[in-house]
Amino acid sequence: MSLTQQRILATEIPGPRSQALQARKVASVSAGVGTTLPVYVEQAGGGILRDVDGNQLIDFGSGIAVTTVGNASPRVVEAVQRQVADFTHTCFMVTPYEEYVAVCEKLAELTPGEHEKRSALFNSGAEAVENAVKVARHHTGRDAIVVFDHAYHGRTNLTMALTAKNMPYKHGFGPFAGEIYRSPMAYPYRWPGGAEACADEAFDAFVSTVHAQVGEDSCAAVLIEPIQGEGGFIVPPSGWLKRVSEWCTEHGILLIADEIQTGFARTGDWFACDHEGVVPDLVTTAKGMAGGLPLAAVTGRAEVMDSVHVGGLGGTYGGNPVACAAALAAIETMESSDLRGRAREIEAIFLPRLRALAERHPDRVGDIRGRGAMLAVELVVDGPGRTPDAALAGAVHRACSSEGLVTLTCGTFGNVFRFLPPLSIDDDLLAEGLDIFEAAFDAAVAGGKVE
Ligand code: PLZ
Repeated sequence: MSLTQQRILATEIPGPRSQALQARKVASVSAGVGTTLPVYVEQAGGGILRDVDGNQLIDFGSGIAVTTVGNASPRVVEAVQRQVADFTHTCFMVTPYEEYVAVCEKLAELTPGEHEKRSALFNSGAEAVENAVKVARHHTGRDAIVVFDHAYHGRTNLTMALTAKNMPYKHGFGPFAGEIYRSPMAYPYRWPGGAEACADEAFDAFVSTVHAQVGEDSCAAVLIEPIQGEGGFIVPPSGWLKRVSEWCTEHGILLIADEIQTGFARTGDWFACDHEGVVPDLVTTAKGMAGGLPLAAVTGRAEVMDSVHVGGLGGTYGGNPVACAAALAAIETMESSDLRGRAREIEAIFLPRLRALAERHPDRVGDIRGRGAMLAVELVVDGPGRTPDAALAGAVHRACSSEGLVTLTCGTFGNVFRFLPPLSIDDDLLAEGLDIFEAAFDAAVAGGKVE
């Protein structure tokens, strides 16, 4: 089924059918499961989401950085259809199958570093992070895990403890897992001593956190998103992560890179660590890897991953054959269509327009940052102090939604507007989406309404 790559506003957003479905949702789905934009999707592909009312929306969110190859990407559809007809499940721990092994081979090839690697597959990002922590603790015989301010690693009990932000992720859900320590993040825009001092001072703060609060010998691993996702698309200064990595190696501390949001072509390379020349001991992946099917992985040094006793890692569905077939097809698509190159092109299309916006609104656009097709603007209140402006982000978001552009915000303070388009989106839709965003921004700043 083909989907025209065209924005269509057939009704108000959300339309009557979506509204009826939303009423059913409220009556049947836990209120704890929120909805960013209650349009109910019927078909999606390229850069378009079509809803049940016949509206076609431009997608600048990719289902939170998942549909990197696009929705219903042809190779993925074909591979899934073939696999689902062959067999849907055996449990890899019971009777294995080639697709799981092939995904692990691909992970060994693509993740940073030329060393020998092993992987284990899971269902969600949080599950991968949990397992990376298990492996790190088991291998080192140490307990402590160091994470950073603004970090996001998931919503399970251990990963809530690793995640920084209270509302909505942690509030009232404790008590949380122990032996988690938090260091300041190298966040240039908000570093107290200024962006110039950020790399050195944040490195010193990190070393001091581990030394003073944990003790190097008690620290199993440092867990970090090389570019933070939910926390605000925070890009540490170039070279900082490398220093952290080298310091960890000196002290026998494992570096776990959480590449769940940044991985698989999103930032213009296979992994965000690649831009920094950093080779982590363990890498967690999920999201973009499998074209929308649930699949996650921990990949790491063979001696670390193989230190676990037989049967120590697993789960009923981890590395499900349909999800693995999807991943192999998605990765093949990334390779054959050069989606890393496409992510860099998308960056080149976005950045000049975001810079022009910042020039028009120097008092409201505090920072522009990101890499590849993972870009953001941080919004602030007019005046001194870089006060976060979540209300402006919300207003722009609502105006974009009613014009048929699906967008996402993020950030500890809710004031970061982020862009995560599928890499299958065409240039016309990108330009049209940016037109809508800019008009919404101009209107929201002017306090007016978007026509
Ligand atoms: N690590 C870096 O970005 C998921 C969360 C959305 P799961 N980010 C989107 C939400 O509000 O729940 C994420 C991530 C990083 C881990 C995770 C967790 O991945 O597949 O959602 O468990």
